Amino acid sequence: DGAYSFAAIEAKWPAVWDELGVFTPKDDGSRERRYVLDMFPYPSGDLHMGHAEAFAMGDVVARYWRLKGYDVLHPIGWDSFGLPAENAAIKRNAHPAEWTYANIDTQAASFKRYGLSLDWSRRLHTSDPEYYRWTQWLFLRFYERGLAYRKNHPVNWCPKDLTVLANEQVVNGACERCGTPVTKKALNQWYFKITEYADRLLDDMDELDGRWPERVLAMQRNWIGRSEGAHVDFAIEATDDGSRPDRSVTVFTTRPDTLYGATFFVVAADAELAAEIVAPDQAEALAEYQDRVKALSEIERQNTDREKTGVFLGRYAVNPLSGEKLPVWAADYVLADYGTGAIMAVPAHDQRDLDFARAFGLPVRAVLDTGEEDPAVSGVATSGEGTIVNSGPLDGLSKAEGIAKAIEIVESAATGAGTVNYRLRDWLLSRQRFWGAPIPIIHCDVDGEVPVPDDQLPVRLPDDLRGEQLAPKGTSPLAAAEHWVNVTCPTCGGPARRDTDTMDTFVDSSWYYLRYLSPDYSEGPFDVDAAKRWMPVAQYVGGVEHAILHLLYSRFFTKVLKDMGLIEFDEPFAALMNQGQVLNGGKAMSKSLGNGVDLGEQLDQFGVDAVRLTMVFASPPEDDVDWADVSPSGSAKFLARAWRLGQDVLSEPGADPAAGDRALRAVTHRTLAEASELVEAHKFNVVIAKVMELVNATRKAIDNGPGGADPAVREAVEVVAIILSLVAPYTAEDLWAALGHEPSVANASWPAHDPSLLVEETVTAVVQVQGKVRDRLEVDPAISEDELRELALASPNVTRILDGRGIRTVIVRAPRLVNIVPA
Ligand code: ANZ
Repeated sequence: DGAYSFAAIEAKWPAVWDELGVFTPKDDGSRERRYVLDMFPYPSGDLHMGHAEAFAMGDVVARYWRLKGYDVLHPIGWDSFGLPAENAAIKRNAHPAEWTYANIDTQAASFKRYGLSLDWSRRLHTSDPEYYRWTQWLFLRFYERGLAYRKNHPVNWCPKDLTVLANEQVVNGACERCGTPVTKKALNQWYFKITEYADRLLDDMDELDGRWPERVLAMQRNWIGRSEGAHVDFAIEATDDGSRPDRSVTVFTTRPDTLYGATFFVVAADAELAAEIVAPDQAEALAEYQDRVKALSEIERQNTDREKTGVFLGRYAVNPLSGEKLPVWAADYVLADYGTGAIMAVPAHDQRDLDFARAFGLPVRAVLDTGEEDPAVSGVATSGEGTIVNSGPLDGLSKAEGIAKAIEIVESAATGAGTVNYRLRDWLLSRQRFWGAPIPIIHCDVDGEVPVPDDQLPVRLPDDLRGEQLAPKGTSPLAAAEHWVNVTCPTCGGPARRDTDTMDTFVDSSWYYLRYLSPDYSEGPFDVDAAKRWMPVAQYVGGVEHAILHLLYSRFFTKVLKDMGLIEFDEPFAALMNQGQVLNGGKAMSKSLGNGVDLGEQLDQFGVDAVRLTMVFASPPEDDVDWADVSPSGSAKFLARAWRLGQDVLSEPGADPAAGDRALRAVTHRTLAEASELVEAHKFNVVIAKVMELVNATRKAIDNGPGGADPAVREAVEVVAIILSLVAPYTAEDLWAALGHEPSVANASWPAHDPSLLVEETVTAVVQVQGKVRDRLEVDPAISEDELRELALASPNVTRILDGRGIRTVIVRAPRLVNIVPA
């Protein structure tokens, strides 16, 4: 009673929800199950506006499905390993766990305040030994299947963070985290063989079409980067002095139809191959060139506008089709780790090759007539469709025919084969950092790599390292923890050492959605029966920044788990929604711009419900929200207005609405019907607009209509409470209670709308005689033309005016108009 106070209702309801366990699924098979998942947070500081938006969106879906009668699982946990905790610990001479778990507590309190319909009983943290025990267990299963292996390889290295980065963590040649240009370093590293799953990762995306955002699917397809083409072997002739014998080098090409247009041959300057094949008199020039290339950052190297550079290696490659001799060059525009690291250069039809040919005066020969200007003259390579020319047996063929024919020729001559090449690389998962799951492998001089036996898991992190001891040194800080490192070999009992690397945190997050299903399960990473009941996730919600990494890795894990026989589905996330960003003044919030908005302050000032409603009302979920353009105070006013309706409902619970005001009922039922469709189409913002209209109509009915005692008013306010509960749980709960219902509104059912109320009962048909209105008839909106004509002609007004005259024509526009023209 009295005035609306968000503080009072925020204090009142959380304890009730907890006690009732409203958001814990029944999991008894009495209802159809649906799993709604928000990407779990990283515990850096308190929650921010971005969390507030993402979680508000996910909660709309979870709450809607609950009201629709589904058994909804909506869990929460933390992705709690990672660098920031370690950096904080180094700075404060503390252990990363202290910072991590303190932040988790802060965020948990904020989530609770935020009124999300989460099942807290399944809470997990990836840095808990009970969790990472199973991350390690999974690693070992991958290892047994040959899907985890170690190799010495030049890797991306961040010279500032002193850590290895996955390809995915290198953005425009710089460290994703700190922006430092990334260099290469040869290190012994652990990899997951994700490339073995490239085709499945690609093909299974078909089942996600229309259910995941188009651009996310495009990014994944692009990242996997499947290219069909051919491997073609070129013989490199021996040097005249015989110091280098002849040998064969294979290229990867997507355009074997252009083989006759190859005028030179290029190997990656930084590939070992270059040094292997260089003629002695060019070796020094190559070494100098390689030094210059090494000095470049990845950003500079990948810049396509950069002038082409390279060095002639003093050797010649023989074209297997034409027998032509092509000079062999080394250049940095050919990448060492793509394809075979060597190419046949076809300058007429590949712009990079053409730029190079022009820089070094190499010949350009067009072999596909596309009707465009000669590339040798225009400087623009042609890549369209056309007819093959200057190409012996391929002449006259189209591009596609030429590709097939060229492959046929090289295959029959055993100098090549059709092949598929992927951009995707194996997943480099080891990190030389402390705060992650230790890799459960022991290195023994006698037995080599020995997996830690399952019954010795988890391999716990030592808890006595502090501050500086955790600082990155290029090797893992764990290497210095002698008491931890030195163990006996599980196989021979002799002295051995633990692997000192930890796993990329993306390993932790690749399977957390399964752990939620049975968070205390101790027989395995998850209860396979629970996975059968709940998976796949019906709706996943999170930022587009995870479009590649996290989603690809989770999909890969799912496929491996399927191959292990633990699950029966191929894709973990049946539907994906990417929420937009929260901006301020049109720009992303940042410290340097000083445009940050503190979530806690917004909640203090306007209340949780007003902030949530503002987030959802601002735009469709996938669009950005500019906080400078929205009005949380307007939202608060609307909520108070909605809440006050509860005080003016004078009928008793259960009053039969059928006897109530039909006009208001029509608005209520239309709102219900539209809100359902809108939620399902993810147009949450429009749902808010609709409920605002319903609140206005109800207020009018109370003040200037049938009044608060009319049961149609009760019906309307109940619907307001139910729809509002999707975004404003406190206000909705209080309103529900004011209507005399037991908590919680989350346990209510989404009322079925009555379709007969959606049609207007009658419409007014105007009857004219010679253009003059002579009568108005209330008719069924579905009336037929014949019925309406008959009614109009039977009207006493009409017969009087006609006064016995005959009729020339009757124009009928059902259900609104009849025009009678007398004879
Ligand atoms: C001859 C040719 C003619 C090519 C032509 C293209 C057009 P995608 O589609 O991205 O897979 N290539 C192969 N390996 C390379 C490497 N390590 N570094 C740089 N470029 C490389 O690209 C495949 C094409 O990129 C291959 O087909 C090859 O050039 C080049 F008219 O071969 B092509």
